[in-house]
Amino acid sequence: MSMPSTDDGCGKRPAVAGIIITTMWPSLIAKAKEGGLDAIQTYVFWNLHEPQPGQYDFTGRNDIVSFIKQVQQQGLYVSLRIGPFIEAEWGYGGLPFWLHDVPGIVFRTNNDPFKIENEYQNIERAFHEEGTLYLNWTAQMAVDQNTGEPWMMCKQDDAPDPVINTCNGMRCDETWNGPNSPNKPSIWTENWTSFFQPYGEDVVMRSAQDLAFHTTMFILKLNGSFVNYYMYHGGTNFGRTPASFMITGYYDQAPLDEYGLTRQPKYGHLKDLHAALRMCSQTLLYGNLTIEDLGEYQDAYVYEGNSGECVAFLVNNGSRESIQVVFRNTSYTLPSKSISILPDCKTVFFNTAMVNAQVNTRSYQPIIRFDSPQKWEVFSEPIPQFDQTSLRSDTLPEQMNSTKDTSDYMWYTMR
Ligand SMILES: *[C@@H]1O[C@H](CO)[C@@H](O)[C@H](O)[C@H]1NC(C)=O
Ligand SMILES: *[C@@H]1O[C@H](CO)[C@@H](O)[C@H](O)[C@H]1NC(C)=O
Ligand SMILES: *[C@@H]1O[C@H](CO)[C@@H](O)[C@H](O)[C@H]1NC(C)=O
Ligand SMILES: *[C@@H]1O[C@H](CO)[C@@H](O)[C@H](O)[C@H]1NC(C)=O
Ligand SMILES: *[C@@H]1O[C@H](CO)[C@@H](O)[C@H](O)[C@H]1NC(C)=O
Ligand SMILES: CC(=O)N[C@H]1CO[C@H](CO)[C@@H](O)[C@@H]1O
Repeated sequence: MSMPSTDDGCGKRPAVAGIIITTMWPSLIAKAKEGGLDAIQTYVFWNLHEPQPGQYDFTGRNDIVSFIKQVQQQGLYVSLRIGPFIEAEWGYGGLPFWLHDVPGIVFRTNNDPFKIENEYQNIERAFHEEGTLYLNWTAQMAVDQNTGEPWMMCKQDDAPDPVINTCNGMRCDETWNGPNSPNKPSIWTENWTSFFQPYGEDVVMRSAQDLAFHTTMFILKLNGSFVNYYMYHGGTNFGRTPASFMITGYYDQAPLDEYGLTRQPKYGHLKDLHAALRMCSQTLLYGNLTIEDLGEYQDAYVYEGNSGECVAFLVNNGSRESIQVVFRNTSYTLPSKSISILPDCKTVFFNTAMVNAQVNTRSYQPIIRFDSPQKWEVFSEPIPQFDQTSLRSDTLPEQMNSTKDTSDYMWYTMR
């Protein structure tokens, strides 16, 4: 058997993609700031930074230091998901393929050659006690770095102290029990703005209203203090970087679409929500909460400071119809599944179901038409003669071990 391994170019990322992406950074950051965000969360993609052992790449779009500095220059914070295992619907969850050839490696458990993690809880039980030992080791290892920064573990209800357990999901206000200790903040690390798009499946739409409702409810019900929209901007996975089941566009339905353009009304509605929350933030943080019953599915969450500050959130969790409620002698109309924000306990500044943001649509105009046969190029791949090949095997070889993930294709001849 002979196996000329081929690289048809699929393994090479177009250089131009990197240039476009890095020049997009300043405007993406500016739009996030304009949209009312305080922090930008990003992953660290190990397999981009160390494609071969000891061979590092922090240039162009891999220049994470430059990215973080640009975020800082615009006055925002960074929340960094270092992985190394990041999942992210990315090839091997960010793990470099060459790890596969590290002697004795077992992925994602208490194995010395492999000690790194993200979103571990759904894997932990498969490894029994080794899973928990490993989880405890990751927490200790991180804390021992003495960075002076808080550490968190996504979707890890039993994150060991002082590491903060956080929620990823669409409705963390309903599905999550909150921090596992009273001195940890409530953090929603992935509040899905829509959903990633696997090949052949329907587009998942999530309305601006639903997103605003659950974000606000998370703050009220779980004392939420950090909400990360996943994604606020997803972008494009060029070349062979996405995981095998993924299309190249990532979260095109996010407030900033695949191309970095604002998607309205989602972007504007969240911007209005952020402005409303900002008006309430002092009292939300330092005031005392009382919950008043306004009806079967209606509650007022009232936060009061000791100098007369008062903010109120009127919640209608009923899904049937809009309803009239009386709060402090004033009547308010609450649409179904909505929250009104009253930064002074009197005036409605924002309601999660009432969208004032403009609506936009995207239109496409073809720039290049591939309608002329002269514009097509045909590439004939040279098929080597058996005698000219070097790789030989007398057993059936495994594709990944043979191509080392430089290509999705492999020619072989058998006789
Ligand atoms: C892991 O850490 C937790 C909390 O720190 C502790 O209760 C538990 O016994 C540890 N588990 C193992 C297997 O070491
Ligand atoms: C939220 O804060 C209030 C007041 O401090 C407290 O009573 C409540 O238990 C907290 N809820 C959660 C889920 O942490
Ligand atoms: C909150 O309530 C506590 C206990 O009643 C009180 O000591 C504190 O001053 C109150 N805080 C504010 C901001 O009103
Ligand atoms: C709101 O209603 C849903 C069911 O429609 C329920 O699952 C959820 O717990 C309710 N939330 C609150 C804060 O009551
Ligand atoms: C509401 O009205 C009642 C009766 O008129 C009055 O006693 C009360 O002080 C009013 N409450 C507020 C918050 O204005
Ligand atoms: C943790 C959580 O809230 N997960 C939910 C995410 O959203 C999907 C539906 O889109 C639900 O099925 C999950 O329960």
